[in-house]
Amino acid sequence: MLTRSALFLACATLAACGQQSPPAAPAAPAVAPPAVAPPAAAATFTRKAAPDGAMAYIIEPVDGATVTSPVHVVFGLKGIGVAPAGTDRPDAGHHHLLIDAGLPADLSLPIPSDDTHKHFGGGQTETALTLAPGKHTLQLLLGDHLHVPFEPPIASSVVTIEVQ
Ligand SMILES: [Cu+2]
Repeated sequence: MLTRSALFLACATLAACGQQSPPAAPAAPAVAPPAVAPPAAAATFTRKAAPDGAMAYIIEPVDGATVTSPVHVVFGLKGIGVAPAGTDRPDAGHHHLLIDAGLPADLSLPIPSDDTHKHFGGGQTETALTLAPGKHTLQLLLGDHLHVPFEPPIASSVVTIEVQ
């Protein structure tokens, strides 16, 4: 009943009630926050400082290359070392490959793990990537032992490839 009356109240104040999308009204305490938002106090991460001059780069394939799948991708790193995920070593991290994805919007959080954000938590420095034919972008982003990007982020240039 509370939800119902809250909704009614929201409807009374919002002209957009005829629309399907639920009102994103901040003034609706009865509605639980969206599941995607992490609880505020769940965890906070301290981004490690990137060592001076540290950089990530994609050795292979080169930007503009036409390749066949599986695509051999070789990761390059300068000024910082590689350590497996979970191993908290100073000045070391592990690679993440962003496939057809930009840098995460919030770099204070662990890098997502999905089809477009691949973790190389074993400390790998290369991979064979199965990609559909067409244009794709690749970018490396180094994360610390908790998969959190460094400050400033150690990310490679974006490499655009054409998969035949
Ligand atoms: Cu990771």
